Formats: sequence, C-alpha cells, structure tokens
Amino acid sequence: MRLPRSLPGNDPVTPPMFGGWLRHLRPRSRENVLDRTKALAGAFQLIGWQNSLRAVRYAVRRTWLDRQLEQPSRTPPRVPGRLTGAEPVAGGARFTFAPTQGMDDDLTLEVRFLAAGGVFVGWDGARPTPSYALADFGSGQAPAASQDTTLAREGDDWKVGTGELSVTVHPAGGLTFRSGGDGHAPPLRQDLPPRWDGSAWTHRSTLDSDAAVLGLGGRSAPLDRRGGTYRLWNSDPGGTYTLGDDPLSLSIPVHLVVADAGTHLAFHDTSFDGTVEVGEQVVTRLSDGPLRYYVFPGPPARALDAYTALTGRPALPPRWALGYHQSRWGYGSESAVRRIVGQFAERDLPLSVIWLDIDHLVDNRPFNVDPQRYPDLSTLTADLAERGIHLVAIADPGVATDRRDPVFAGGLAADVFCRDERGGLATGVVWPGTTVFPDFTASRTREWWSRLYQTYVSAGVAGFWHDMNEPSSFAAWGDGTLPLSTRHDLDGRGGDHREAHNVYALLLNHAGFDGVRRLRPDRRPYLLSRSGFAGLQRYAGTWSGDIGTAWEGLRISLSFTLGLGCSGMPYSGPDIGGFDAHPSAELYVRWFQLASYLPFFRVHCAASLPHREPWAFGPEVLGQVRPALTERYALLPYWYTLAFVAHRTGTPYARPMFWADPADAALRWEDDQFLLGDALLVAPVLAEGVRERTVRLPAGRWYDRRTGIAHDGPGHVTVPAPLDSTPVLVRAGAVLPVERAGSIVLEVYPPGPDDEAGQDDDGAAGADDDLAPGGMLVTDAGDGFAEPVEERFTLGRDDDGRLEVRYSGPAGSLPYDVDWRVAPGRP
Ligand code: MIG
Repeated sequence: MRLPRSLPGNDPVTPPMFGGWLRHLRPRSRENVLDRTKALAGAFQLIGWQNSLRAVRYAVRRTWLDRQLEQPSRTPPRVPGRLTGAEPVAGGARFTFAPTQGMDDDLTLEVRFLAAGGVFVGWDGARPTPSYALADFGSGQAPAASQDTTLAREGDDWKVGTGELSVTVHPAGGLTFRSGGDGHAPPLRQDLPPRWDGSAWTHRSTLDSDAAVLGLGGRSAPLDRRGGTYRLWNSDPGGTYTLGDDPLSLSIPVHLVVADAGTHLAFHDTSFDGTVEVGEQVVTRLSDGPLRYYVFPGPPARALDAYTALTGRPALPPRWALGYHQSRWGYGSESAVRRIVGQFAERDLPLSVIWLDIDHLVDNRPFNVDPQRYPDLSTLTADLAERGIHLVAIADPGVATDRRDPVFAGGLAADVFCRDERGGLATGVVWPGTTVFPDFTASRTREWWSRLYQTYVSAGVAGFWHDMNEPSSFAAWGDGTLPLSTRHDLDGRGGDHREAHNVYALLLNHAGFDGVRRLRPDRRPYLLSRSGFAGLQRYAGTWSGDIGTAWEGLRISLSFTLGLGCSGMPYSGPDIGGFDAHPSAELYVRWFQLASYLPFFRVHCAASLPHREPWAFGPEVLGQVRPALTERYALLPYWYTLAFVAHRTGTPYARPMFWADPADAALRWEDDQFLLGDALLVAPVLAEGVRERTVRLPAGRWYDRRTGIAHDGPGHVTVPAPLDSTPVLVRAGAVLPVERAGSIVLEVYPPGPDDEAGQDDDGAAGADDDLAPGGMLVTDAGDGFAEPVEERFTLGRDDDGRLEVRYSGPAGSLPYDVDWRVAPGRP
C-alpha cells in the first residue's frame, strides 16, 4: 500500500517546454498522444477559449521578457580555502577562510546559537536579516542569541557550542553538528564546504543510510522524500496533479531528518529558486541569494518548537474551523447555498462551514460580489449563524484591468500593482481575464489590500480563502507566473520576481491577517492559502490544491498533510474525493474517512462536476460517511486541545508514526498510518476493496477504539476495516476528552502492563506515581483572545490500588464525568 520510494522523472527543473498548460503533453503524465491532446484540450476548456488565447499571448511575452533577463550574470566563484582564524561574536563565532582560486578576498562563516534553541549558519557574509520568514521581520532585528556559548580549538578544528548543541568547524569548511554540550555524541549532521560556482550555491549535507527525510512543504511525494528532487518555486499545477508532479503551490525550504543518530530540522532561509535533491546527501542548490540556514536539534517536537519560535507560531484557528466544511466550485447562488444547508439539517448532519468559490463574484473578480446571485450576504450569514454555520469566501490576487472595477481603480490610485522593468503595469491572465497583481512586498500595498476585506467582514463572512497566489498566471507554455523581471518593492530594498516570487503569497496572507484582525478585533482571523513560504503558519492554513481524483491521490493526501506538519504548517487537508473528477462511491468514502482525522476536513471539487455532499451518493454511502462526521464532532475537544498545542509549540496535530519513538527505525517508513496527538493512532484505508488492514503498533498497549480489544506492541495486528469505519487505536493510559450531547466526558483507557512503572514523560503535574500518558484539555469561548482554561488529567492508583483520574486545573476537583472505556482493570 506504500507509495514508491523513488519517483520517476522528477526533474530538478521542469523543462520549460512542458511547463504551463502544455505540461499535460509531458510524456509520463498521459499514456498516449490522443489522451495527452485531450488533457490539453481539457485544460484549455477549463479556463475558456478567450483566456486560452490570452494564455498563448502571455506565454509569448513572458518568454521574450525572460530571455532578455538571461544574460549570464556570472560572478567569481566562492569556495572556502583553509580555515585561518576564529573569533567569538555574540551568540557564537565568526570564522575566516583563505580565498581559493579566482577569489580575491576571504570567505567568512558565522555560527550563532539562538536563545530559543538551534543555530544559525551564515556563509560569505550572510546575516539572518532581512527575511520575510522570521516572525518579526518588520523589526529588522536578528533573532535573540544564546547567552552562553563557548569557542575552543580542538587540534585543527574549532568547536563552538552551547549545552544543547555544538558545531565543529573543520579546516576545509566542513561542519559537524552534535547534540549536547560535550561534543562527543555521534554526529547529528555533517555539512560539506559550500560552493558558489559563479551562478549557484551548492550546499551538501551527508545522510546516514538509516535516515528518513520529511518536509519541504506541500509535495506530491512519498512521506520520506529520499530518492526525489524538489524544486523551490511555488507553482500552480493547473487543474490537477498526480504523484511526482513537482513543484506545487507551497514550497518550504525546511526538511526534517530522522535517523538513528538523532533527529534534526534544517531551514535554508532563501526565497530564490532552487532545488533540494534528497539522495545519499541532501543537496541544496540555490540560484541566488545568501547562503544561510538554521539547524534545530530534535526530538521532532523540540525541533519544531525552536523553528516556530523563529518563524512564528501557527495561528490558532477558531474552534468552528475544526468541524466539517462543505465546498464546491460553483454553488452559484445564495439560494443554492441555502438549499444545501437545509439538506444538511433535514438529514441531521453536522456542518460548520460553507465555502464560496470564485463563482460568487462578477466575472471572477476578487472582492466584487455578484449582486444578482448574492444580493444579501449579511442576511445569509445571519441565517447560517443561527445554525452554527460560518461562511468563507475566496479572494485571488489577480485584479481585472478594468477601470470600472473599484479594486483596480483604487489600486491604481494607490499605486500598488507590480510593474515591469520599464515602469508599465505588469499584467498576466487569470480567471477575470487580463489582470494586474498587487505587489505585496510593499507595505503600502499590504495596507491597501488589508482594507478590501471590510465589506465581507461587515457582512459577517467569517474567513477567507486565498487561491492562485503563487502567483499564478495562465501561460500556454513555460512558467505560469509573472515574468522574472517584474519589479518588486521588497520593503524598500527593491528587486525583481526572482527574489519576490516565493514570498508573494506569504505577504498576501500577512496583509489579509492584519486586515481581518483589525476589522474584527475580538475574533481570530481564519485564512486558508494555497501558496506561501516558511512562516505562512503565522497567518493561515493550507490545503492540497487540485489533487487528482484517484486512489493514488488519496494516498498522496496523507503524505502531503504529514509532510506539511513537519514543515511548520500543522493545519491542512485534502479536497475530499479529489478536485478534478467525480470519485467512485468507495473512493469518496475512504477519502472522507481519512480527512475526518486530518485538521482541515472539507469536501471540495471543480465546477461542472456532480454534487458530492455526504448524501450525493445515496443512502448507503451516507450511512458509511456519517460515522466519520459523528466521530469528528465527538472528538472536537481533543482536536481543539491539539490546536492549542500546535499554536504554542509548532507540534502538528497529525504526526508521522516515528513521533512515538524517533529512534525506532521500524516506525520511520510507516506512511499509511499516523498519530493524532498523543492518544490516537489512525490507520486509514487507502486502497480499493480493502476491508481489513494491518497496523504497526509502537511499544505499549493499544485499544481498538471501536471494539475495546487490547493489543500489545511493538508488532503488527490485523484489524477489521469495514466500509463504514476507520481503524483507530487508543494508547493505554490515555485520558481522551470527548463531547457527548453537549458535555465533555473523559474516556479513560487503562494503562497497560508496561505503564505501571510510573513514568511521567511529559512533565505533567501530579504525583510521582502517575501513569503515562494521561491527557489534557484546553478550552475557551471557541474564538477571541481570552486566556484559555487548561486542565490536565493523569492516572494513578488510590490507597486501595484502584485506578483514579487525578486532576489539575482551576476547578477544585474533577469537573467531568469519566467513562472507563474498557474493563477498568481494578485488581
Ligand atoms: O484554477 O477558484 O485549487 O480549489 O476551486 C482553478 C477555482 C482555480 C483552484 C483551486 C480550487 C478552486 C479553483 N481554483
């Protein structure tokens, strides 16, 4: 059931001829010429013939402009020679290397340890700032440095470090990273000397053969990225994608290495185009920009904690965003939305959010709500609110070049749109036709854009969906984005699209977040963005984009979400059923079930496809998906607690299996099951015809949540997986907060034989003889900014040896009913 470890034809850089819509002609994506031609025709049909013509014209112009730019601007090579000196600096040390052939000055290396954990490495004068990835990029301040670092000579090497991590600098410029202060632990990471060859940096890090590599953002690739090459260039896959299509919309230059020698996370802070090849080594090639990166030692939760201390904590979604979302491209009108909502009620199905795609706009123009089809959004949202349903609306960045469009007119007056090298407006082609693009790298543009949400917010629209923000432009061939020479402000520094492209969506979301926050100060903004960069988590969640309807797409949607979680983006999920075609009933059911255990739980599909609300496949299928919906809402207190954990520490809700024990190599490549928080192990069905499956259990006892049967790990068990259920196991000793009939109940799963030793590994409050792992509950009003209430539960035994739940929280004693789920194990 596993995805192949290596991907066919995963070229470092998409051959330009087959980029854009012509990528449908790429030999490996379709079997024969006829099919390929059909796929291309389909693509043109999708965007319409008029936009197709514009897409051809656009591609001609972009190709011409990009050619102008391609004068080989080679600069002298930069490669470190012998290490000649070291001097301490705040938080670390600066090293000097003699020049090598062709260079006339020294090469420097700066190693600075961060107060929040981890270390910054900057070659050749690279500093941490400026960087849009950093949480407080506006301040221009470098991240706070560690106070206690030491620098010492060791033979030919120098060693610099803190109690947590050390870096040994070798005479030729290689670096060895080790956990702990004594410098004798096995190497966590080894970097070779970097090399600027005149047109690109190449940076290599060795990988142990037992290492798995995760992350790099939203990828259509197996969970372990080894065996592939991944491009760092946000790209709209144009209507659908399948396994191995790369890059997609959200590249994040972050990877997590899990190996016997330890876990670490690495973040190359560069927004320029590049590739990351993951083979025997991790080879990062960067076309430009500073060579600067960070290394954060594990375990995974610790690494993500330090990474999100640097790049920002994930935004806390409102509680309703953890419920079920219903969407499609093409609901078409207010009355259609009301009809759908009514059908949920008639069938007694829970619904938290309904989404409006570009068809709610006049000619697909952002912020131009169609007054005919959506005459009264305020009344609509008020009526929905009575049923506890929220409305989310889409906003793409491409603004129609039509002076009658108030967004275009306002933007022109405020001078916010990107310009070409000659100072004219830079145009592209998107759903509204010929469009311009706000330059979000200018603070005045962000300020202007942040006010556009006003009308929606006052009409009660609860959240916003940012699509096509790679930014995407329809191009018949080549790169479907702005010409590389397009000018950007870059907050006064000035530059072109080569530097701004990958941070375009990040800054759009920054503007959106600030705007919605200001317009509705008592509630938390809820944004979903297709594209972004490191740091996007501060503002938004994301989703799979146009994932192809196929069993393979279902499998990709799990590795996609888990991989994002390891890249600092905990909140994401797939289009249930896939975007581009109508799924079979069975594929729909299995996709629905998987997504019900992922943070973002939404059905969505392309316009013109048949409806796929939970009842659309008939009563039998409704009966199969209903339990997934019921379970999602029962687990909401647990989900919401996980949202706080993600917000405070960067730890994702959905975690790869190795989270249970990063040193256990057997768990490292388990990519068809995952952990949801500390308590649950989810083993979804990802293939057709499957009615039972094997589950790999980490050490300890695990209870089948449905049958209560106990299984002891480590090892494999086979569990039933009929069409109406997803195998879920609960860790022995877990206290799981669930909601039943509007009240919170604690489900308690007795500890297993190994748990009685009384280990208390999460430092939770309670007596020494507490049994791991217990549980936690965080609650608040579901939105807003008031301090939440935090309660912790541990298991222990009373004087008579009976199992009891111990409580720590604001109430005097345990304020919840306890449901001893399995024979309470009283001796
Ligand atoms: O080029 O807004 O991924 O979710 O329905 C298609 C229309 C544009 C792509 C998004 C998809 C959305 C669609 N959009």
